[in-house]
Amino acid sequence: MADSTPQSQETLSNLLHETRSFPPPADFAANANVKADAYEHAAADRLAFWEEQAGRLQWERTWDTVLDWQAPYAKWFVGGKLNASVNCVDRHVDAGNGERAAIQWEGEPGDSRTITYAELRDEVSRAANVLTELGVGKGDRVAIYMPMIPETVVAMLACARIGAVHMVVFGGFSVDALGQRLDDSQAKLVITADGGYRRGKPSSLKPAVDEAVAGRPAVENVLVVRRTGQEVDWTERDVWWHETVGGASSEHTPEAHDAEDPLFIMYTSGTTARPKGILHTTGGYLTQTSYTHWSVFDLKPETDVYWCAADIGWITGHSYIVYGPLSNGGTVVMYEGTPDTPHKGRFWEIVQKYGVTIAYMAPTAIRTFMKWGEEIPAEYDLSSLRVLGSVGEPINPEAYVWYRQNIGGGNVPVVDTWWQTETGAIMVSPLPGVTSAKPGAAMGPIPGIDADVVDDEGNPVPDGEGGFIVVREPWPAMLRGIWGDDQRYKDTYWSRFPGLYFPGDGAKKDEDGDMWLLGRVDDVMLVSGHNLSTTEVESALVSHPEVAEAAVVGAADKVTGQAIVGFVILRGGGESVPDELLQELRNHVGASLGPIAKPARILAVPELPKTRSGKIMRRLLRDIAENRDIGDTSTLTDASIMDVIAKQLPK
Ligand code: 6R9
Repeated sequence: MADSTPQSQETLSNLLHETRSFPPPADFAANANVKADAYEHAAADRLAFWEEQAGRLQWERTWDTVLDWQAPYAKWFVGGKLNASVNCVDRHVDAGNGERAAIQWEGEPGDSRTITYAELRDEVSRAANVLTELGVGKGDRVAIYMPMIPETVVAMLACARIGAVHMVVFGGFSVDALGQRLDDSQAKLVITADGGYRRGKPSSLKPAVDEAVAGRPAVENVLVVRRTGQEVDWTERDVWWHETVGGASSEHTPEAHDAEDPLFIMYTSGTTARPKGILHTTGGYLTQTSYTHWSVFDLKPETDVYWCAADIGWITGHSYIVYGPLSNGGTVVMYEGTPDTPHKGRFWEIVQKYGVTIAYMAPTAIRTFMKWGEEIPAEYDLSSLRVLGSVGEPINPEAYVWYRQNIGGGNVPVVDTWWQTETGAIMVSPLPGVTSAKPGAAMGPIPGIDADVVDDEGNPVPDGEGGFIVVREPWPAMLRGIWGDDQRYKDTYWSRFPGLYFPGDGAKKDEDGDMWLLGRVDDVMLVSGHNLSTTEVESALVSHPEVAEAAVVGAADKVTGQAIVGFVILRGGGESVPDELLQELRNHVGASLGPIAKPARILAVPELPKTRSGKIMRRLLRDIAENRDIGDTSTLTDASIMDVIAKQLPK
């Protein structure tokens, strides 16, 4: 994801020392889907291992070749044919599980729907028939700009069924962001809704689509789900979902697609540059999402109730709300709204109501819950939970321990999963029945993945040192390129270290050889000739009892090259903060990490700028810290936050 070649980087020298480690409970380990021997088994013959995992799926035709690798282009399961929607839906019905809930959906206002696998098959078939009637065929792109409702999943699976390529755009994105993605993908159809519920009121989606498709003749139709019932403008291009899908036939004979046929395009979060259309194909992607969802979360489809609180407009929603869990025949909880509507216990109320056993969310959410206080989750029965997951950013050790303790009751495995839009599925993570996990560490590559931490020259670093994470061997769910921009694919991921995939993240190996992810290398700070990771300074700040969230940037400084500027959200939410506290926070970081890491300035703010996946957009904070005009904010969840922060600052 790094477009700029990172500056030469010496070892990250100020490492947090973490001595806590949590082994899996004995009974969990004994009953786990995956045991310790999986690593050895996979390493002995990596391709045979992935072939075995592909066998989890239903294929119309088996592959001739497991992997065709013409670096940097991979083809997996060449010659194989399958249908992703059949794998996620029909085969579970055929296996006699048609009455199992596929989706337990909870609307923000409190309405709810249970959709069984049999119902899901009918609805996906109806939608597939309508897409075909609207002239959408194999290889055509379909934009999906929706709230978190079951029709969003149906729309994705209907595309997969007919071989159309879906391109989901986060419903919180602006008209410009949507338009840019429509141009790039040349989508023929947009599927949207009148609106959805956010923060206690209907938010609208259709007007943004109207504006975006005006002057974009490539879009032939707009298919609109009625969710809120609000007034919408209507043109000849528009078609109601309930009037078409509602009345369509539920008979649909799926065609088998090639393992390498495109499944979807997902634009990256764009924390650093112009978004890239990441292309994923069918067989390899489904193999790895299915395997990782089963192994990393220890999914038992008959009994587990799994909830991933991500948005579907983020890769996490694609891989771990839709393709991973449904290919495994699991029951998925899906929630439409925000965690504080109508009250701050909403998430825990959902866990209690559905008896959620596995929950997966972002560190930003966990830090928000810390800020709100542990007495809120304490009011609910969370004893059904048995695995917790984290994704999206490095999880600060304090947030990890809080999550384990206050949500997991102190005895459930917490898996910190590292991966990217580009990797398609989890790459580095503990296994809940095997690994003694350290708070804040993703620990190591999962079975079948060959990832490492290397130095500037691409050589593995010794234990106790830092560098860059790379992936050495191709993996089934890897991106197959950037839509329409081949050169950028090679430049971005394959030019930094010849022959190695470079994700753009810094990482370190601790004394035990366990892996810690340190965030984007673009965010690394260079202070008086020392490379410092924003993640570690932020974790030091969050380890202070008064701090709930922190973001740190390096701002240009005449003397030190860059000076560390910290933005903190205090636990009580207070904004007028005594100077002594800010001084204390600076000293606290200095004491934890060494004097070089002591921030030059700390500012208390009410909010931080974040993407849909909760990633802090440090580039915008750097603009503020350097008194510059603020750059592109189109991928922020809430652009007004920048004004709020800017107003707060002493000029
Ligand atoms: C799944 C997803 C990818 C970037 C990635 C890294 C950061 C994600 C992380 C993590 C540390 C983790 N990231 N998970 N950093 N620990 N467990 O987030 O995809 O939106 O494409 O972002 O997110 O920097 O490179 P995506």
